[in-house]
Amino acid sequence: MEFQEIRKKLKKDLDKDRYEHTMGVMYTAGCLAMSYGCDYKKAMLAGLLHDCAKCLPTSEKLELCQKHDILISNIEKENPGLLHAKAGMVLAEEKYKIKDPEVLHAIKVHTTGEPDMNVLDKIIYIADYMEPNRCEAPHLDTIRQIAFQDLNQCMAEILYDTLHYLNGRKGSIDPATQLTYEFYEHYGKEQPWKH
Ligand code: DGI
Ligand code: FE
Ligand code: FE
Repeated sequence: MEFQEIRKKLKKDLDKDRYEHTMGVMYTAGCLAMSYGCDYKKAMLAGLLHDCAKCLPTSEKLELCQKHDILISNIEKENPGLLHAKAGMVLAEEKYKIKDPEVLHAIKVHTTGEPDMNVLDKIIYIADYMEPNRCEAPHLDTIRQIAFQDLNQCMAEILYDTLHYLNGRKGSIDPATQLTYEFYEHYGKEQPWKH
């Protein structure tokens, strides 16, 4: 399927705000890829599709995963906001005919991360957090600068803030998020907000 065709289909699958966010992630991922000398077209494709399952009802996300024997943890069942990552991987393959395992993997891990991610995984995770339409997370100016300097440090700073946000909201923390933080934590630097 051509890039433009995927884009057209996605516009119908997503609501307006989600489509705007998707465009932001697509271009931000493309820029990060250029800056780190990796395949910017692949990064744009993964960015374009990362939230492709976001607007499906929970039941359909669960069905997609079950149909493809993707294991869903209790945490994912209790926090359906997490489900669109694995469901998105399945939908990207099934509906959008994506075969590239690197693109599919980046979609799969874009919400929680996982320890020892590859460059494309990190670019999508970071682009998702910092694209220009995002405005609610703290320290975005600093995180946007670090993104173009050091992907591993950027992962550490984003995961630090994400865990603090989740702790504050008493949301259950997926072990994948915790393990990812522990993997990247030592790349983080002293910041005025860390005490
Ligand atoms: O889909 P997006 O909104 O663009 O972004 P995303 O896929 O990164 O999802 C963001 C949400 O996921 C955000 O509200 C934090 C949440 N999240 C990340 N890790 C965890 C988590 N939520 C829970 N409950 N547990 C986690 O470990
Ligand atoms: Fe997402
Ligand atoms: Fe997203």
